[in-house]
Amino acid sequence: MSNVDLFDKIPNNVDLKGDKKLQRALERWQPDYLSWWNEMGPVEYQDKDIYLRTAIDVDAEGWAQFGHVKMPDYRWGIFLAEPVPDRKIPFGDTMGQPAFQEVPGEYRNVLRRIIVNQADTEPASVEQQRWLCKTAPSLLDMRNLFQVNVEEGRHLWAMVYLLQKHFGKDGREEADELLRRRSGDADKPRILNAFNNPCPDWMSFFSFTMFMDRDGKFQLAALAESGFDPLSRTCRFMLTEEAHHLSVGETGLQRIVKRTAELMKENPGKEMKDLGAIPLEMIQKSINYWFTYSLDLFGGEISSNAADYFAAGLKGRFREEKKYDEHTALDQTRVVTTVEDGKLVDREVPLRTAMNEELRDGYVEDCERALKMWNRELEKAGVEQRLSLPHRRFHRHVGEYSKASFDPEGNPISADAFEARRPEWFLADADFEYLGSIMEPCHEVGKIANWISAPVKGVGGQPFDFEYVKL
Ligand code: BYC
Ligand code: FE
Ligand code: FE
Repeated sequence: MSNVDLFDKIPNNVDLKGDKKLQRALERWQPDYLSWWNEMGPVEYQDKDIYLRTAIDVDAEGWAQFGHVKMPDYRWGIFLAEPVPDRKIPFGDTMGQPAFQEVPGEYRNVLRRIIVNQADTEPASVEQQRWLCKTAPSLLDMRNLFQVNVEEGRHLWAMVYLLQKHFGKDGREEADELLRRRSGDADKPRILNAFNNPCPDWMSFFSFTMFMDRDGKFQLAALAESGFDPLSRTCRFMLTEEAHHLSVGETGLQRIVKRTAELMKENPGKEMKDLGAIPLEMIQKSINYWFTYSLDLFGGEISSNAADYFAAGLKGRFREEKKYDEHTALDQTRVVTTVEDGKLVDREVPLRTAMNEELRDGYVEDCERALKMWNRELEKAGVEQRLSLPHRRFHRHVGEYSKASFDPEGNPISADAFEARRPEWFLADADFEYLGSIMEPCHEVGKIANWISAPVKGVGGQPFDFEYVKL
C-alpha cells in the first residue's frame, strides 16, 4: 500500500499535507475546476447516481473502487505510480544520469509546453462529449461515457499538479488558462486541432475513444519514458485508466459493425437505413475522419521539436526501454516521404527528427489490429465488404502531407478533386441528420438501442442489466 491520503480535500499519494503552499494553490484551483465541470461537463444527469470507478491507490491490484456517485461529488485525486528506485534517464544525450526530480532550468520551457499540450486535451474531450448523454444507447454506455469524462477530468488534475508543483507562477497561470480555453471556440480554442472538432453522435464518440484516446495512449507511453521522473510516474498511472477508454471505443465500433452485419445477413438486399441501422459506408466515413485527425496529433513527420525532446531525455519512443537496444538514436536515419512542389520525394533524415513518425508507426499498427477484429464480425456474418484504414497521407492538416491532397490510397490528387470527392469519404450533413434520427435514447435497464448490439459483458463486476445510472 502506498502513501495514500483519501480523506484530504484532494485525495492524493504525493503527501500534499507536507507542502502547504502547493496544497493551498491546488485548493484554490479546485473550485474553479468544479465551476468548469458544471459549466462544460455533461449537460444532464449531474444530479444522478452513476456507477463509477474511482482511483484510490496505485497498486496493480485494487487501485480502483466502484460505486454509485454523483459526478460533481467525484473524488478527483492526484496519483503517481510508485517510484522506481535509482531510476536513470533512459535515452538521449544525458542517458544513464539520475532521472530529474526537479525541472532542469534549460528544459523548463519545452517541458512546460509538453505538459500543457497534454493537459489541454483532457478538458477539451469532456467539452466535445458533453451532449452525448442525451442520446445514450443504453445505461451501460451512458455510464461508460461518464467514466471516460470524469477520468479525463482526473487527467487534467494530474497535469495541473505537475504545473503547480514544478513551474511556480507560470504553472499556476497555465492551470488557470486550461479552464479558460474552450473546444471549438473561435477566440480561445483548445491547442491541438482535433480537439476543436464536434463529436455530435455516438458513432463519433466511439471513433473518438478508439482513435483519439489511442493517440493519448501512445503520447502518454512516450512521456512515461521521460527522464523527468514526476512526469513519468504520472503518465504511468494515467495509462492504467486509459485502457478502459480505448476499450470503450474499440468494442463500441465493433458492436456497431456486428449489428449492421447481422441485419445485412438477415435482410439481403435491404437498405440498412430502412432498418434504422448504420450502413457500413457510414462507419467507414467515421473511421476516415477520426483516424486521420488522430494522425495529426503526432505532429510533423520531420520535427526539430521532437528531436530536442528526445535529446533532452524528456520524451522517448513507445516502450523505449523495453523495445529498443540503442537509446541515443544518434548516427541513424530514417526515410521519410516528403512533399516537394506537389511531388512525393523520399528523404533520408536524422532519426531523432523523425520521432513523431516512429511513434505514429506503433499507433497505426495498433489501429490495424482493431480493424481486423471488426472485419472478423463481417466475415462471421458472411458479409463481403471490409472496413479499412485510409493511407496516412490522406486528409492531413498537420505535417508534410498537409501541403498537398491525397486520396485514401495515398495518391496525390488536386485540391479540387479532393473537394469533389469529399462526400464519398466523409459524413455529410444528411448523414448526420440520419444518425441523429436513429439515436433515440434508450434508458431502460438491460435494453439496447436498435443500431448497436449489446456489449458481451457489464462493467465493475455487474451484468449488462444493472442500474448503472439511477434515473
Ligand atoms: N494541432 O514540431 P511539430 C490525449 C504545432 S491525446 C495543432 O511537428 P511537435 C487525449 C506544434 O505545436 C495526447 N498544432 O510538432 C485523447 C508546433 O507549433 P510551433 C495529447 C499542432 O511539437 C483523447 C508546430 O505545429 N498529448 O491525451 O513535435 C481524450 C510544429 O510542430 C499539432 C500530447 O500531445 C496539432 N495536431 O509535436 C483525452 C503529448 N501538431 O512550435 C485526452 C504532448 C503540431 O510552430 N505533446 N502542432 O508553435 C507533444 O509531445 C507535442 O507537442 C505534439 C506535437 C506531439 C503534440
Ligand atoms: Fe486522458
Ligand atoms: Fe482517455
